[in-house]
Amino acid sequence: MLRLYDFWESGNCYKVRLVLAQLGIDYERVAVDILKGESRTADYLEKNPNGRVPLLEWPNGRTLAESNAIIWHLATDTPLLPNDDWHRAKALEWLGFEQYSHEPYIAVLRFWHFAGQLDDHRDEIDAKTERGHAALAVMENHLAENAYFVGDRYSIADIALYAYTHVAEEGGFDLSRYPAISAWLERVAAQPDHVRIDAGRPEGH
Ligand SMILES: N[C@@H](CCC(=O)N[C@@H](CS)C(=O)NCC(=O)O)C(=O)O
Repeated sequence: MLRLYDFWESGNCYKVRLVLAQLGIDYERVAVDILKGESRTADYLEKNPNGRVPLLEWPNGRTLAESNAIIWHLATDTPLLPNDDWHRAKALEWLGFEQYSHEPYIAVLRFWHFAGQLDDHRDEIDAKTERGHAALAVMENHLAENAYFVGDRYSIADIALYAYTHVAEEGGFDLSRYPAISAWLERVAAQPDHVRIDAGRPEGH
């Protein structure tokens, strides 16, 4: 069985949990508490020298890191990833946007809130907030004309962007300013076999 090294609050991990759920793939979840440094132990670094979750491990010992690489691999030859070269390139375009122009602002601000680290980063908050809004504006403009990010179908590009956008308010972003994003969030949450970010999470964990 596949083994997912996972942290509940992480949107990057949630992307993988969501794809596994929507593809009906069973897996064993291994909790890695990044706040306690568990992704930086010698044993974990042997699996992922980059010291981060998510990490997916196959029964033969093969491992894959980087959330978007993992969901791409899982989605290949499924309805979650287009078959034609153009739409696959467009999916990659949005995955790159998510990692470079969205996640470093929207996810990081949420993490600082949640980990109680805002005071350590006071002088960075305004710039991060501005760049996060710039990413949301790009999404809003696209979604004002399109139901999904690639072609006219739900795909891993939507999943990758949903993961941190739907919890952006936890990082101080007011999503009511973005009606097209808000409508898309509802479309994504209405997909078959959708699971919430806290699905399966025991009380108190
Ligand atoms: N680009 C990576 C980012 C992974 C990442 O930053 N993971 C965070 C949690 S969201 C982590 O493991 N942090 C723990 C650490 O850096 O020690 C991905 O998409 O998987």
